Amino acid sequence: MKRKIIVLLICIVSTISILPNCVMAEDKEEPEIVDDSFQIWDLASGLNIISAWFENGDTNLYVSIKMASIKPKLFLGISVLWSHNNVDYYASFQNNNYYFGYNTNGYLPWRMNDTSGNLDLENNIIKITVPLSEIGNPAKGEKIHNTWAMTHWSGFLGLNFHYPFDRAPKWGTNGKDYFIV
Ligand SMILES: [Ca+2]
Repeated sequence: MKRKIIVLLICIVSTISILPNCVMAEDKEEPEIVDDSFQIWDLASGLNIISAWFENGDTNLYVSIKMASIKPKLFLGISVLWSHNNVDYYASFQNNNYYFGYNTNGYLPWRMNDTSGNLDLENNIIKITVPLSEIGNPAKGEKIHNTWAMTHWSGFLGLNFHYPFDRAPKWGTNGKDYFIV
């Protein structure tokens, strides 16, 4: 009997400790990218990146960005970038649309492809769907690396200028690698 009570108490305590995670179910517990330093842009909530993370299914990579707040504006881009097999990729939310693209030669111009996504305005999370077949078919166990995120000017004269405002993590560093599952 005493043992049953102890087990019950352990269950109750562990349930209570799990509760905050349940409330934050939309956030990944350990996002690959965390904004770890103050930048002046953090004062402008619509530009302020909190964190970003990756998930994947059999056919898609899902790229999520948590903002301080989401205020879709013309000429504002919110992008997550990564590399795989020496190719740089990005997923982006710009002008209320979702995009992904890649470039092997540098920054501009990046080829942009329309894609689908989801705006969670309650939790300020942008989730962009990127077909794995379009980003080099990373296989299970392979990593994507050089992960980072930024808010930036975009869409001017058809070009996608990448002049960052907020940058996560801080300049000179990247987020954690993500391994395809
Ligand atoms: Ca920030």
